Amino acid sequence: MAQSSGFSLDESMQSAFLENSTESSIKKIPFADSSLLLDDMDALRKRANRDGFLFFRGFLPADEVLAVRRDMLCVLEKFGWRQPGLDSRDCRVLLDKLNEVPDGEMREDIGVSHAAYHDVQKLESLHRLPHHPKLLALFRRLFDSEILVHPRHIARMITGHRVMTPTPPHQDFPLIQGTVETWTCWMPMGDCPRELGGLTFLKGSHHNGYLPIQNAKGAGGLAVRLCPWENEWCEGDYQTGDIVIFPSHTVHKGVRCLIKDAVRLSLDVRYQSVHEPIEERSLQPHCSLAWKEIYRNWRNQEYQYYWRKHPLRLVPFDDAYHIPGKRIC
Ligand SMILES: O=C(O)CCC(=O)C(=O)O
Ligand SMILES: [Fe+2]
Repeated sequence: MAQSSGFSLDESMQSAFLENSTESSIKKIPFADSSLLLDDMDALRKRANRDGFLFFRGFLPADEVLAVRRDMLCVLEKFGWRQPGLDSRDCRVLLDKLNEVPDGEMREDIGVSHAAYHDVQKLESLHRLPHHPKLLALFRRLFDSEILVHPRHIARMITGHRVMTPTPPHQDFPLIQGTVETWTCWMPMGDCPRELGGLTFLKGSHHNGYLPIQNAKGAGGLAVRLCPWENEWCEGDYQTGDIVIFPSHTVHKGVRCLIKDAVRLSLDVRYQSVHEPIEERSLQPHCSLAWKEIYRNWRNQEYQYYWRKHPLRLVPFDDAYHIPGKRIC
């Protein structure tokens, strides 16, 4: 195919173009739970080095995750996209109402409008959960260093609005930059069985280093083109409290949600050593609000501007990683 940009392709053509393997040749590998290795850092590192990610079943307390879920769902309710009074485990949204949001007002990387995303970014609970002591301890041991939690949390509310496309296969490094040793923790905010979408990981893909990018539809706006033999995707039915962690060269993508009137809620949170460089935008909110506006109604100051106590090594964003390139298979 001569095309180098994915923008003119529809969703199924885009995925066929990027993935370069037929549906029948794709191998779906169930997640292995790494919880039993938590006391053995060498074994954890070995598995992370083999697979490019680590999955932990029930890592976070369910009640703390569900509190964030409830807050996110309240925003959907406030905007009239969810029937009031539904149980917070219920993921149904009013798709017709949501589709009344004009395309230009949508955040295609998130799933709702800019205005709703502002309200979600103001949630104190959402900014507190990434500092859970279990997460901090895990990353401290993994990096063998004092760590920095990036404050720029991404809160996905993936819906069936007509502009939405599942997150294409990509590496995080071109988006986050700073250091390759920035790891993402992806956490569903509630149960997320495969039919609701979720994240899936290309086994061992971090060993390839930086891969040339293509412009693409879906969160992040860029993708990597895969070779036909890159077909081992690790996936699972996530339960409340599960997490997956992965370094920034691991290729991952969103599974398409099969339930049209559902919302898939999740957070992308990044962690790194305080001694590694960080790209300046990682310290900015993931929307056009200033931190001051985000913090306005918080009850606690502990997680406000907390990164300023570290003498961080800031590096500028490098556009070169966003120049589309050809991948030779
Ligand atoms: O949730 C998604 O669809 C995308 C998440 C992602 O790419 C990430 O956490 O880096
Ligand atoms: Fe990503």
